[in-house]
Amino acid sequence: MPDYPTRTARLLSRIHELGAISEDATGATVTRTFGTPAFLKGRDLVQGWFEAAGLETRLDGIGNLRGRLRSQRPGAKTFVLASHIDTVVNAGKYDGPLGVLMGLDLVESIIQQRLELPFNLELIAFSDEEGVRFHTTYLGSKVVTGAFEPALLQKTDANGITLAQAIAEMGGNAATLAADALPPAEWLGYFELHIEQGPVLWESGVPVALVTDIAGQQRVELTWLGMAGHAGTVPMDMRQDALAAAAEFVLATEAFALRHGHGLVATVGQLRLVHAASNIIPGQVVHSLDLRSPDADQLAAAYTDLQAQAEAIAARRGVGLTWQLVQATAPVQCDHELNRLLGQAIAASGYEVDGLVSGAGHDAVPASAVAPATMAFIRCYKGISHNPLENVEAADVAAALEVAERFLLELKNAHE
Ligand code: HGY
Ligand code: MN
Ligand code: MN
Repeated sequence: MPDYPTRTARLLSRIHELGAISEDATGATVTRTFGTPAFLKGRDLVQGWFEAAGLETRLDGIGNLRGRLRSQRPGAKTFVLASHIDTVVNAGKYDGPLGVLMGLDLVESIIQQRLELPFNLELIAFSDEEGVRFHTTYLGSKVVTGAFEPALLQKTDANGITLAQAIAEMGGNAATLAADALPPAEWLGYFELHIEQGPVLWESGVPVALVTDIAGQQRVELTWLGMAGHAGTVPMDMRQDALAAAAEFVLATEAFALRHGHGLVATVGQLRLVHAASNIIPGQVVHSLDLRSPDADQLAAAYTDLQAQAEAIAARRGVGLTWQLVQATAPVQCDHELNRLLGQAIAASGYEVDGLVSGAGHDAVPASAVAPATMAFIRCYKGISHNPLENVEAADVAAALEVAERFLLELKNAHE
């Protein structure tokens, strides 16, 4: 009987070793965004583990770490196990790395058991899922799935560095991105293990669940252009205060989403005053809007409605508004056949089979465009994520490992 608790202890010690690498030199917070020295140091550590496991390892043009376990079967297709190793700012240690390191454990177990698979296994640590630095998510998985748009190379970060420059500086190669894609005909499927990042499993006490759908998302950048002025001299009824306009929109957005119950979520996570000072009436404010729903029609209707509300606020306040869609991904349904096998593995491990909708986006979204894709969620502490309080219980990780290993064996049997 595989010793899941021991394997879990080792992968969690790796999580903590990786989690100690951060852009924050004090180590007080975990931040490893695309292409930074901390990101590269963390990737080097994971690459060492891939190589020690015996995986054929390489870095592709966008900086994904790719480990391959070849099948002896001629013409075998490739099944991808993956997640990401980039993080948000002030992140937890598990969002992304847990899926990569659980995948590595599964591959190590296959190698140690000398299991011959009828398909190649490719384990991937994606270099940018969160999109923190360039405000476009899935850069790594877009390359592997052939969905990378070359125009993205001109995107700039907060310091004006283009993605093309960042790739070159990290030792990547923008010229190989198209060739780095796994050809559509080669894909057998995609599976990602990830913390739930929500409260359902925490509340139910169930350690692992399959994912039925992944919500669609739209990310917008709004710029409010008012009139900067002297805070002491301009009467209140003569102002074109860009921040007051933005604030009215933020509260209107919250009220709108609250009226839609759990089907729709809307978040303003970033807001910046241009030329800010306490004695200047804000003249220019730039902020984000993150809209999500598993229902494509609801997402589209919310987008249209909120844009109209923003324009009405701008008109009433005599403030200019630019509304720029930065990124849009449609809702995704996970593959039914993979979920049938995954459900069997969950039941065989002695757990009730739950199916969850993911409000968070994942690399399974681009993967689902080229291959059957699904995910398994692991119970996490109070559902907290994108927060240093992110945590898991070893017993839940061990349970998810057992389920994932059964799932891979079911997949093996299904393709013998
Ligand atoms: O924002 C998300 O859904 C994910 O964390 N990238
Ligand atoms: Mn993630
Ligand atoms: Mn995340």
